[in-house]
Amino acid sequence: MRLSRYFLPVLKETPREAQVVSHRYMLQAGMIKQASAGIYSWLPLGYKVLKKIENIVHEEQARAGHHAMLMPTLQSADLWRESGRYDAYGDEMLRITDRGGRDMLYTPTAEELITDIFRANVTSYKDLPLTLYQIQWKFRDEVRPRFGVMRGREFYMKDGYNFDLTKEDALHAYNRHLVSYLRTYERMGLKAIPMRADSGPIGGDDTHEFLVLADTGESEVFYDSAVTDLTFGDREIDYTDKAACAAVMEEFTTKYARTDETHDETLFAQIPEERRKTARGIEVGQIFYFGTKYSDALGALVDDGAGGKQAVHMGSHGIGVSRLLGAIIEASHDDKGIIWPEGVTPFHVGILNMRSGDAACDAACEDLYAQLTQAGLEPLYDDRDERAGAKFGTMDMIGLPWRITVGPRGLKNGVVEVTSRRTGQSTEMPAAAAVAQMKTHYAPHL
Ligand code: 5CA
Repeated sequence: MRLSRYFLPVLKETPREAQVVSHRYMLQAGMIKQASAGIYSWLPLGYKVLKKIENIVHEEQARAGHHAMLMPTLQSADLWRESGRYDAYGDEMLRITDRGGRDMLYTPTAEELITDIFRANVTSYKDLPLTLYQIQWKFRDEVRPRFGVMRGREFYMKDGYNFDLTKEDALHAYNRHLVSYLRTYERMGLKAIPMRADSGPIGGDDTHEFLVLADTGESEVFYDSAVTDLTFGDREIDYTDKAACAAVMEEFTTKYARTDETHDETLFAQIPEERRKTARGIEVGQIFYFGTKYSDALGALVDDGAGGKQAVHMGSHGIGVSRLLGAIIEASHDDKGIIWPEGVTPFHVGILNMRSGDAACDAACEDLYAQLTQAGLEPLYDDRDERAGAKFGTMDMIGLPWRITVGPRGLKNGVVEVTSRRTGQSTEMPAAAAVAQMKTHYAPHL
């Protein structure tokens, strides 16, 4: 992409309404624009990152054997009356009446609708196990929408639902989701720690939230610092292997890590003092096992293979896809702007022409642009007729992990400059070497 042709409305002023750094940088970098309280338009740069994150979620869901689908944002109130949640959900639910006077609502989650689809189509245990998921907009009329996309009213969420014959199978689905979430967050360059939590209006006793530690997080969390040393890494796991998934579950959830809702001072006090930590965290996902709560209410039954019928065991599993942009920025930025992890960056590398209009600089930049593109990478070429200082400022703000700077002096010596956004370290090398280096850096992400 050539910056001169792109729509990147970078703000010069610091937006006053932003209380946290991620919100400020998303506005300043021209990623989002508020449409009304807690509701945002996604401008091209923000949309690109949103899609990258969404794509990682899809890939990891497919790897775990879950099926993507899409349900509507507007739902009939009737199903929610069947489950008893229409009244219970309260003011967070946006209720709408259509022209025929029928009660509708904007989906805050979709346990009812998915259970309705299941009961209409599945009648035998032979069709189990089954996990269906979608990535769809949700609406919750939050009392205090704030921090930009982190607590929106409209937000983009992955919600998945497992259907199993037995509790044991459903707990395997729970463990499988935990494993796939660990992989998902790590691919986004995040450390998200599973913590024992409270289930709220979704219900059930077993639930873990995934938290990214950050001072601006809305949740207070308590944990054994040993949990921050755990990483999933590039282990290969067979998602159908119950014991293997259970072992990962045990590894990542045995040490103390809880949100304030489930915090237990007595247990916490048993951790050696130097490892006892209190911090704040951003909840980027949550998994639930709630047994037959919805299948009983809505009559989602299957033949159990022994002549009887049985309500299926279920769980639901969410990832805050739009919130993740905020969480990633909170976890990865400096005072000049965002620093995207390589897995989610909107463009792979910025090309900065120090002297647009200079024939040698223009030609070298064009050549780099063509070679990087041919290598399957997406460069962002700042070809604008601007001061070098303004170009550096924009690149730093939008946070591409790598920048290649092309200037007349370097070209005379046959080199360009490759700079890491994270470390600020620059190295001079021939353009061909710069292209090769980018290919190597991004090989794991393409
Ligand atoms: N049905 C279950 C699982 S799919 C569910 O709704 N879970 S949830 O309530 O925990 O939401 C899933 C994730 O959506 C949360 O972990 C959080 O990351 C994100 N989320 C929830 N509310 C908001 C909000 N107001 N703004 C942005 N993201 C949100």
